[in-house]
This record gives sequence, C-alpha cells and structure tokens, in this order.
Amino acid sequence: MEILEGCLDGRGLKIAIAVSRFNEVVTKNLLEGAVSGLKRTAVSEGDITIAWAPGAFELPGIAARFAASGKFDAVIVLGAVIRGATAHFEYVSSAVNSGIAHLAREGKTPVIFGVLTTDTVEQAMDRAGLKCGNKGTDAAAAAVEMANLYKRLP
Ligand code: INI
Repeated sequence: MEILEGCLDGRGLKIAIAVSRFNEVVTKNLLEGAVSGLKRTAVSEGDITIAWAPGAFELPGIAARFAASGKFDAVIVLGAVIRGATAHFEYVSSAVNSGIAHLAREGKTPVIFGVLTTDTVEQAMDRAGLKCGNKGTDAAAAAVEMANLYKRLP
C-alpha cells in the first residue's frame, strides 16, 4: 500500500500570491494571514512573490502566468467578493471560481483558492482574521501541503 501525502514543511518552497485590492480592508488581512502562515511552515520571506490585482476578476490571469512560469511550487489566490445590490457579484464570483478551478485542475503547479464570497463585509472580516479564522492562513497551509504532495505524485 502506498499513501501519498504532503507535509507542512515549507523550507525551500517558492510561493506566489495573487491578491486583489477590491475590498482591501478584507484582502490585506487575508494577505497578512497567508504570509504569516507561510513563514510558520518555514517558507522564507525572500521566496514569497506577491502581485496585486485591481479586483478578483483579474486574479485567474495573474495566477495563470505565475503557474505557467514554472518558477513557483504553489500559487495562492486571495480575494473578497461581497454581494452588492447588483448582479455584478454573480459575474465576478463565477468568473474567479471557474477560472481558478480550471487552473487548479489543468496545471502542473498547485493553485490554491483563497477567495471569499460572502453576503456582507462582516462575514468576510470574520473569515479574514476575526471570528472564523483566517482563510489566507488556511490557504498558506494548503499551498505548502500541495506543493510537497505534487513533488510525490506521478
Ligand atoms: N471585485 C472584487 O474583488 N470583489 C467584489 O466584490 C467586486 N464587486 O462586487 O464588484 C469586484 N469587482 C471588480 C472586478 O473584480 C474587476 O476588477 C472589474 O470588473 C474590472 O475588470
């Protein structure tokens, strides 16, 4: 029996983060959580590359370029799509969801989905370091685990 797992040892891993500026009050907390989570697994600061996008809609394009570059062991995508009065929320959230899902499935580099989709700013803040943990920190752990797992997969 062979069991394949990725460990949470980030030493030597190079990680790219694409983060969106829209709803920055939330996304800067996600980014802080991700960076501190990576450092906790011993990813060194010099091995972290961060790109800021205007909004979540632009995240798949940046993540695709990071992933295709072959320079990174994992790519983390962070954003906050918060429901407003218009249908824009549906378009942006479905575009970013399907764009990142496609990359995560097709590429050689793991792509980690750390985009919040919530009804309110409060719900988003709760998941960006207040009451319900920090989705950025969770994404960091997933990135390290998946980077190490991909090295072992056929
Ligand atoms: N971008 C977000 O990251 N979050 C949102 O909640 C959001 N809403 O709801 O409009 C949003 N819109 C901007 C979008 O991502 C693009 O940046 C913009 O449409 C330009 O392409």
